[in-house]
Amino acid sequence: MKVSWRTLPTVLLEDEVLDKAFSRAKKAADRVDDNDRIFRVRKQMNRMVQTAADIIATTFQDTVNLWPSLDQSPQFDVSMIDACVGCDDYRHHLSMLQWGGKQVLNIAGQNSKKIVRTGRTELMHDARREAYGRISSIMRRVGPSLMWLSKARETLKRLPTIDQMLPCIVVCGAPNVGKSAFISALSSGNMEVNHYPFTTKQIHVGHFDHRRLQHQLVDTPGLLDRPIEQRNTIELQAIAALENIGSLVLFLVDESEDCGTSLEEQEHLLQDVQRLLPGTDLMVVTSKADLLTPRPEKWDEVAASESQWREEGSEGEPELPLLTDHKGRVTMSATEFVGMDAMRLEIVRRIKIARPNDPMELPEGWYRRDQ
Ligand SMILES: Nc1nc2c(ncn2[C@@H]2O[C@H](COP(=O)(O)OP(=O)(O)OP(=O)(O)O)[C@@H](O)[C@H]2O)c(=O)[nH]1
Ligand SMILES: [Mg+2]
Repeated sequence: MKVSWRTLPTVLLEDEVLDKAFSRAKKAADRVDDNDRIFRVRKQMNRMVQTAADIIATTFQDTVNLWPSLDQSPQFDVSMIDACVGCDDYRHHLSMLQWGGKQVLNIAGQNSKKIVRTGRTELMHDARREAYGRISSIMRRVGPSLMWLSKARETLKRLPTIDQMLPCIVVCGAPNVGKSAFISALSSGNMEVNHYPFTTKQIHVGHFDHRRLQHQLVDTPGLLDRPIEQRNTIELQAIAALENIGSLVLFLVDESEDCGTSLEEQEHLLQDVQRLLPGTDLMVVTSKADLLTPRPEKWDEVAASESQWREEGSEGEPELPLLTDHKGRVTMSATEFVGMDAMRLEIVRRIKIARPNDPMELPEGWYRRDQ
């Protein structure tokens, strides 16, 4: 159930739709073969009108069918669409295409009758010309909607793809605290790079598997790194959407202040995030453990048990000791890769508590042979 807006085909604009329709119509007319001049012209004019209208109506209907219907979309998608392009506009412009398709077919029907009913070829040509004129003026009214949809597609396809059936860990914190490095270190395979349209920064989406259940990790650059007062409604909506998908929110704090944001400001931001995402389990994590002075007490112990677990093949769910800082917060180093395995297991445990009856989870001790 991947978000289907990532794969939406290009939306043709007004002129492109007209060009396509009229050139196909001309080709269809060129193929007409009849020795009787009147019959030939009648067939040609009729085909031009019908083909042009059909092409336009089908193009529009295909677009309407392919774009996700808001009534059937998951809440996260609806919130994201609303935040990025607006649900009302989304509905309006798609319904304009539906309207346009219907109008164009009506025009073809009416003018095709005129063509069939007359025996005079110049009247047939007139009826064809009139149909083209009326079709073009419908297209002028639909043009702005095509333009809107084309822009909306560009915006929506840059959003991260998140599978709502799978657990999702939202990673936030002030700029430069190490969010991307953390996601990268925890992910198996490559991170995807996406954007939220209202930020210029990249969003990283990573994944790791635990007992064949894929866990997604998503960045929130620019969304949560400013105080609430400075945010606009659009960003707030996007944040609300995150609350819908987050099984767990990790808030990274850079104790070293190496990131350029003071500890005090980071703690303020943490309070904002807690207020913004009240229904979501939040785990505060100290990043860059290697920069802490003194180093976390259990550094060597954690590093040793993690590397032993990896040597044994990273099987099962051992209780690896968690690395903690002097405040008792969980910590890790993404660059030294210490505390990461323990952290991953802790994340899995926290998510299990949040999703007790997970339909995707296999029962304990049960293995699938088909994978
Ligand atoms: N020493 C140390 N440096 C780290 C660690 N994690 C990240 N860094 C460094 O911190 C800087 C920022 O890391 P990023 O992962 O880009 O931080 P971010 O939070 O994604 O930053 P934005 O996306 O810009 O908000 C980089 O120079 C990293 O190399 C860590 O565990 N230890
Ligand atoms: Mg980043």
